[in-house]
Amino acid sequence: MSAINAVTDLTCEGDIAVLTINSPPVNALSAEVRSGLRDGVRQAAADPAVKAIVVICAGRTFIAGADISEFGKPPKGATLPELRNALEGGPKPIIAAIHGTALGGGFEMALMCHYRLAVPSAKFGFPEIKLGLIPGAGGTQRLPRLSGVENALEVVLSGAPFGIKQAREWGVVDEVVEEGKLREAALAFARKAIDTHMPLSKIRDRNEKVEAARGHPEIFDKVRREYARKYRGFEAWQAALRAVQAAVDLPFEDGMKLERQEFLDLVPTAQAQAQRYVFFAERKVWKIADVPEDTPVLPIRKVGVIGAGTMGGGISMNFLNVGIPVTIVETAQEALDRGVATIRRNYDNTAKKGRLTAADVTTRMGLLSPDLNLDALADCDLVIEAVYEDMQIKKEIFRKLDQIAKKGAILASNTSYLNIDEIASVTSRPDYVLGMHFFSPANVMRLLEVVRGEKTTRPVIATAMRLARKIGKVAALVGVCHGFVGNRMLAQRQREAQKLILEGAMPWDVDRVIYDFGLPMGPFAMSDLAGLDIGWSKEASKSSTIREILCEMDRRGQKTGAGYYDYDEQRTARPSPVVEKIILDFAAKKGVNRRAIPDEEILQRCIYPMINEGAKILAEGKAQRASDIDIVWINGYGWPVYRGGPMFYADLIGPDKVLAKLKEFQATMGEDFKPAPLLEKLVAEGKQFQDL
Ligand code: 3H9
Repeated sequence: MSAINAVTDLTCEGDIAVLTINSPPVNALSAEVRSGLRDGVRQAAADPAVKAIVVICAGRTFIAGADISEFGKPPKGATLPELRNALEGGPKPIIAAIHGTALGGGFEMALMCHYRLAVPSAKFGFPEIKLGLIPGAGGTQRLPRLSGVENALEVVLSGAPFGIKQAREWGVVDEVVEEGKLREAALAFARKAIDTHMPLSKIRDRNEKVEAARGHPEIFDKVRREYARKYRGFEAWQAALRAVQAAVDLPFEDGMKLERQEFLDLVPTAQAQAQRYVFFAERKVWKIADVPEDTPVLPIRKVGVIGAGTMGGGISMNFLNVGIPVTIVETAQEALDRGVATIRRNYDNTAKKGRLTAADVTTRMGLLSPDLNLDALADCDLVIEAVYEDMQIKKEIFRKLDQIAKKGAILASNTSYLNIDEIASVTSRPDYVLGMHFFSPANVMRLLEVVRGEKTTRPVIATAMRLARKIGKVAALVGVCHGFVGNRMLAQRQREAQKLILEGAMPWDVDRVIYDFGLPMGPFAMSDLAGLDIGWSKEASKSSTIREILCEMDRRGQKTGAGYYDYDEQRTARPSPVVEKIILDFAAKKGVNRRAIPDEEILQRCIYPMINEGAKILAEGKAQRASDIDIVWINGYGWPVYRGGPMFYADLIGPDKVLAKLKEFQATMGEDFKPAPLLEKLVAEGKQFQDL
């Protein structure tokens, strides 16, 4: 065996050379891997004793794509054209032996080889679109030549991996081989290639499928329509369409050039930078400085949920979905029945869409035990309280629960705002109490804020994080403060939104600016969806805010057919003349001289105070890192991934610019805009939030 470099080995089995890549964790196509591949293949090609070459990977996967951390840095190592010349242009059959995930540049590299073998569990795909990119090493030119244009469009635009069935159908793999026998099978295939003089098969020469799509622009029009909504605000998907279209319209080499140019143009864009940042942020968020990976976790075999309302029901579904039994407790039979019926209806609806079988629905419902008595929670390993936001009620429940729950059971509150330490203080086990803050609808939204109390022990935190992963959530560890990370920052935006409609904007102006920025809806549409009467009571209402006036008029949001907007039967929102008049009258009564507010100011007023609050959260240690805050906003509030989250956005425009604007607002509008000391410090040191 000879080492080509630190990550590549070349061995010979008779007249077959085996080039093995070993670059954990995922054999990313780094400079070193590219160079190892180029040099190893060249060496084998030059050796007269070698008649065929197998490329295979050690560890858990075939090459899972380009090394994302190298993007945006000066190029090093073998270039892609060199790699292509060595592989596709090689003088001897080259066979890629695939296990795990052949993704992005890894899949492209396999497509440059003359033949491909894979085990049944192998996955293939182009996830580049999720990084704000398109394949840059021929993926958009070669895949359509195998799969046909429509299938290739789906793979490239969705970014979703496909499995062996399609790989075989499309001719992406030439042979499927037994799991665990990849190397032997590849050697046998190479033997056959040598003995039967198999040709140096090049995908680039197979033109039938791309020619078949020529003169059929409707193929592209259909996809364009389908993705325009899904990718609202994103840039890369249009480039992906153009690249696949080039495979149809242009000769292979010209298509390659076009793809390459589109790829290179995308790499430095703000969107691609943001999406790369998010890729790593999503992985960092699980890491907790003082809770190492090997912290013991407690087994969670059974979960209790207190409250069968929208939240409690949604929370329960997460566990039922993964086979964990749930006991759900309510105080009144009617509420309990309603909660259970809602869960069933949700599952039935999913089944109607074909995403669950009737048997799945039965299994999941079979795991649910409704009860009217807290005593039923005695054997649960974790109990999540999801009742009304009232400290006294929560304390009362935790006091009782502490008596009922078995020793070692974790007690969690789903509170969105309240102090977890105060809740924990009424129990004999504050070390086993924490917050698990789900976002509505809890069975859909990916975010979970895991709230660490002052006394919460490490295994309890580790258990909550592990469980979050199991139920498919993205969990961010946060500290105790009013509203934690997400809602604490949201409060800043909501306050400014209310001020803006008093000063001169209309709710739909503010919403449009926020929607155009990329969020799924603006603050007023969101209030209408959630209900304006959350935390409002008829008795205490004194027409002292626009919201109070609307609630008093029974305009409580979508559920009453009217809120900040008017709604029709289909719940389509229309700007409301009634609300417009209410706002104008209210402003007049308050003596406000309304003015036209530019969109730019609306955006800055809504977002800069959030960034400022994020800085305070970081300084107080309520979030571990700026990127965790961004993960909260992307997964809990629909912040557009292509803008990387509020803290990344601040880095992108420049913390100095944010600071200057805050100071300007502070001078004219007061202390709501007082810059956070951490922001001042960052600017003084010329740093970014990412540097913290
Ligand atoms: C591309 O290929 C462009 C080309 O078209 C053009 C040029 C050739 N780079 O996800 P995990 C790290 S674009 C660098 O937790 P899993 C990851 O950060 C690329 N690092 O494991 C983590 O590090 P840590 C297209 C990478 O088992 C560790 O590996 N390819 C890369 O849940 C484990 O990752 C992709 O977008 C990378 N490419 O999932 C594929 N990949 O331990 C991206 C992973 O320090 N990767 N890391 O936190 C994935 O989708 C998943 O990692 C994979 C494994 C499915 C492979």
